[in-house]
Amino acid sequence: MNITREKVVSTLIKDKRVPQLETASAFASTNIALCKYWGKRDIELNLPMTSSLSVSMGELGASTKISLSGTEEIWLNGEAVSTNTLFYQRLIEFFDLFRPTADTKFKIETDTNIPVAAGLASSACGFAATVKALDKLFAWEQSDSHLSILARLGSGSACRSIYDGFVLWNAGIAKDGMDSYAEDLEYVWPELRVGILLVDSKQKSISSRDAMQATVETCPYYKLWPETVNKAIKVVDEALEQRDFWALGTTAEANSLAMHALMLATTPPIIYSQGGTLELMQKVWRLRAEGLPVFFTQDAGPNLKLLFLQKDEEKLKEQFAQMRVVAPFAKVKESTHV
Ligand code: 2P0
Repeated sequence: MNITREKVVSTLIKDKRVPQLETASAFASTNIALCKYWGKRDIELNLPMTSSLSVSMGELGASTKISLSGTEEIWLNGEAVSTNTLFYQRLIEFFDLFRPTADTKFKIETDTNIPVAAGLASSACGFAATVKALDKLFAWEQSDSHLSILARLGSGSACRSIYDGFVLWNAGIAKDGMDSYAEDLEYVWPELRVGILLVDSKQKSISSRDAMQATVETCPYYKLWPETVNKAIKVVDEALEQRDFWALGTTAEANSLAMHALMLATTPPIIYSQGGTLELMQKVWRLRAEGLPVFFTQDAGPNLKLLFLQKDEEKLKEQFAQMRVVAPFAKVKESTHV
């Protein structure tokens, strides 16, 4: 028999089902995978086929406030979310896992500083912030690994957003997923920069959830993916240890292209890139050929994230006027200067 999300939640939170506060808030950074999660071995529990490795985006993310309320309401960036949207239904189903009684209602207010559904992993920070806020509301006092498991039940990549910095999500092998959670890799690389290049911030045509499932089911090359990711994780881990930016960039870029290649060979094909995406890729390759160490990674959307080092930030801002630059270790850097 398959294990349900309800069963996992009961195992973790036990009898801590009564809210201890009227309201609680938390923030979680969004994260960008350097070695991607693409494909599930269990759809209900969001258990991945492979491990993945990401970097959290510091100040970029979601703040979620949860309050006990007379009516069920979801607010996103100051606007009420309509009950007939997928977003509303997914979040309410997630809250159903924790409701002490059927008539306990929540007001959930999320503010993000990233475009929602633009392939910038907003569900990742949204569910991670939600789980952190629920931990406070119910006084669960769960460990980070357990918060990571709970966040995964909302969205796979959310399990990585529980942590700052570089994060490894171990795929695990257990049927109930109790060994499938993220861990902080504890490497610090203050000079690392991520540049966000928006090509289009509209809602994507196919969700990553549906796209990865279609890939698993129909792409004849999917069987090559586990080995591809596992190798990439080893190389990136080593690159982080050695601060070898070239190895990090080439591996992350190749892994992202490999994921999109799988989608191209899926039936029907899935292409998140737009014309502008390809133009930006070509520009990155041209700059690199001219000696600038800059790489890209692309998620389930047309936008690109550039990877580069602080020393090249000004040169790259000249090349990409609209780029938003994130310093994932800005907070860490500040604290080491105190
Ligand atoms: C990642 N993505 O590793 C990959 C790369 C997009 C491209 O994780 O179904 O929203 O909620 O587990 O986590 C986006 O998929 O999917 C994602 P669900 P999720 O960041």
